[in-house]
Amino acid sequence: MAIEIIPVPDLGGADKVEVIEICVQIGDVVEEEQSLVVLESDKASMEIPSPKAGKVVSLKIKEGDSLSEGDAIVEMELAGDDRSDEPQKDTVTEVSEPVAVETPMEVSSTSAVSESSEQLIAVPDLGGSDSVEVIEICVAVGDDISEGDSLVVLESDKASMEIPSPVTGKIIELKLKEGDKTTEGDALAVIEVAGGSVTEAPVVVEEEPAAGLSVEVAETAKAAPVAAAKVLALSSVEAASADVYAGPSVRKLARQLGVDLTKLKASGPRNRYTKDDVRSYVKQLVADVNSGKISGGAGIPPIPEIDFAKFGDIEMLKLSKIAKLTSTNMSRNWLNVPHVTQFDDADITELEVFRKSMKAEAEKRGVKLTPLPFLLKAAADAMRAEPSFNVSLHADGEHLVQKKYIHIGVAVDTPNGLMVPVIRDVDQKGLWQLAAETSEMAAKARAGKLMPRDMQGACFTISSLGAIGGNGFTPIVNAPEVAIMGVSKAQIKPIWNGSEFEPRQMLPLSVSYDHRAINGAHCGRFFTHMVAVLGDVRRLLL
Ligand code: CAO
Repeated sequence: MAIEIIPVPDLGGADKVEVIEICVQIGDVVEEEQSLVVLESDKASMEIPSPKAGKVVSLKIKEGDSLSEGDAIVEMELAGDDRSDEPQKDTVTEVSEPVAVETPMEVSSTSAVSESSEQLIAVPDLGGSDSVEVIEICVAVGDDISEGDSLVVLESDKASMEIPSPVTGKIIELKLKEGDKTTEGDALAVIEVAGGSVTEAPVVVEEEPAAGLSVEVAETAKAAPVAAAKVLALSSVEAASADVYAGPSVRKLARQLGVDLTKLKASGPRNRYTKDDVRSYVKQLVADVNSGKISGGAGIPPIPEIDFAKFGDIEMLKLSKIAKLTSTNMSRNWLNVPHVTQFDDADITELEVFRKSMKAEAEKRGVKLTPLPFLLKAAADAMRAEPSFNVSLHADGEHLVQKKYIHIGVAVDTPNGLMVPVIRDVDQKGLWQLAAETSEMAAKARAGKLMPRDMQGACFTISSLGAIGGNGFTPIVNAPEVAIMGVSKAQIKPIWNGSEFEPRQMLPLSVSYDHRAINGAHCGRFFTHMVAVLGDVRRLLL
């Protein structure tokens, strides 16, 4: 059996082309024309077919190698070769010669069209394809282009091909339009060549192998045009992976952005992928990550998309801007902040007696005195006592920002979604003022009239579901704040007073905190202080 080295054929002028896929393994029995390797330049991906049938004895390349015409690809034991007693030859040097001679992409000295610097560019050798459709025009009249820039994309039923410009210059005229059928030699474009020198238009020619070559050399040289033709057809081209139909520039873009083409839908003719498919896919991914629909890079698998219509009637409701923003912020905070939630009940029996006793006066003042202003006041007092609740983590990871002001956000349920207006300097305001400001802010929030400033600068947030119900919940910290208080529904409960059960009005509270900034002891002190204040509001005077 003769052993022969199969070299890289003419690459249409490309040099140092990367091996992106090796299609065979040692021991594989390969048919003539079966792909050995996929190479990819910045302009084209090319499947290199075997010029002969045989068995792969050794691989001379690995993925990532850069290959040029004549480099060895594989060593092959040729099928049906009866010259087994001939000595094995290293044919690399021998075969590289004729392949270099056989230059299907070479530009001939023909077809200059004018005496000026304008040059007619013709459709090159299409590797045997005829009447190939123009599916994309990559340039416009007036465009400055460089040698190698794609002019058009053609598509046969086997391959798509980007046709590169052989010269640098300016597009004067386009001779083809999308949908045209074209063949080798057809006029493609007129280009004013940079520098103004008159050169000749490119026409693909094939030369016969040089005479006087050895048998293997001559055989390889005969095979080379086939290989080169296929390279040309794919030179631009078709799919490294059989299932994906995309041109080289699309593949390159996909590779640069780390996109697996098999994961997206192709919108081009005959399911061909376009650059827009890749861009839309990336845009959508970024939008999904930003909206929290999928987690970015945290390795958390996304929630699968379900077609709920399979199970019954559904209706699609558009999310408001605020709802989308809330969703993003909640995901961000939930994923970034290590939360701990502590629970306690405040005995607000006396507070409620006092609050109700002030009802008439509140009405006179035109305000509604709910438990909320008391909660604001108690929280501000507890933050003064436990300043670790009034910090934010600095972005440098080296500092805490200790705040000297006390602004508290109040979560408000609105028809558009959750909004958190901020009551400023809570520690410096009285209950009446706090009652007036919270109802004013809540009204503004519900009317959609809050200004951005109204929602900025909070040190802590209170989320009260007391008017609605529930025994307790775990609110999510509104970073960069480090803590939030959840207020549930006050109820009369039997409390043991040391000698008997006494009916007391108990307010269930929960405090979630960022455990990077606050530890359990801090929270314990904060909570105890607040519960004590709510138990006896005279403490606010101390
Ligand atoms: N326990 C029992 N009753 C309570 C209570 C509690 N913890 N808190 C309030 N109430 C009572 C009030 O006293 C009032 O009763 P009266 O009219 O008899 O006095 C009634 O419930 C209604 O109060 P309110 O809702 O008008 O006023 P508020 O000051 O308690 O709350 C606001 C204002 C803006 C916080 C509230 O309207 C709101 O929007 N709450 C929802 C907040 C929210 O959605 N949080 C969840 C965020 S996370 O998803």
